[in-house]
Amino acid sequence: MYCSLAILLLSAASILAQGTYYTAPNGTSINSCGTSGPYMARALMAPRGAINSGEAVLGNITFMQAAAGQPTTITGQITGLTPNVMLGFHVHQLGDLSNGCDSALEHYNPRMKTHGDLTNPNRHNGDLGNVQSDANGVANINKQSDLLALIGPESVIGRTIIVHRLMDDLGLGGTAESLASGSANGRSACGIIGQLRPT
Ligand SMILES: [Cu+2]
Repeated sequence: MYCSLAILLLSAASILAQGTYYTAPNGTSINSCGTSGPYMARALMAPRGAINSGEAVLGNITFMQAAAGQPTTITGQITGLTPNVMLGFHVHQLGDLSNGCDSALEHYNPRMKTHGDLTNPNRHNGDLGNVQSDANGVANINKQSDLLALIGPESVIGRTIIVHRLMDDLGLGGTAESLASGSANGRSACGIIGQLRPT
């Protein structure tokens, strides 16, 4: 309650001073009073490409970070996948889907690391390994990453989560492409990670 009051007063003061609302970058103003979480976000994934591939891959992914500095859990489901396969799953750099999933560019990698598995400390912030589809082409996701943040300078809010057409080789393929992308190839579906109302 005190937080809400403080934000209200700050907004009112800002209006009086500048005639505009105060807006923090990256949508963090909702939680600008201290660092208390949890911070929540969601991405609704769909095929987006310059050429319609005919895929019907859909995903609903929820992100939750209890507090700044804590790991983020990534849960949800992707449907319409090829049955019984592993497929690369990452957060990519931009929230730009103007040319489909491709315009999200490469993996989100603010620390300039090489690509690796979710268990490898030497990996991109956006590296989340693979998802596993079942016999019905459904992947149920429950992952956790200590390099994936919803608050702070390395926040993934406004960036894009992607499921690929091939397995991520986790940087072990012995090629430059493997160390950059896991050679997971094309992009089946993607969605922009949007901030949710704090719970
Ligand atoms: Cu990717």
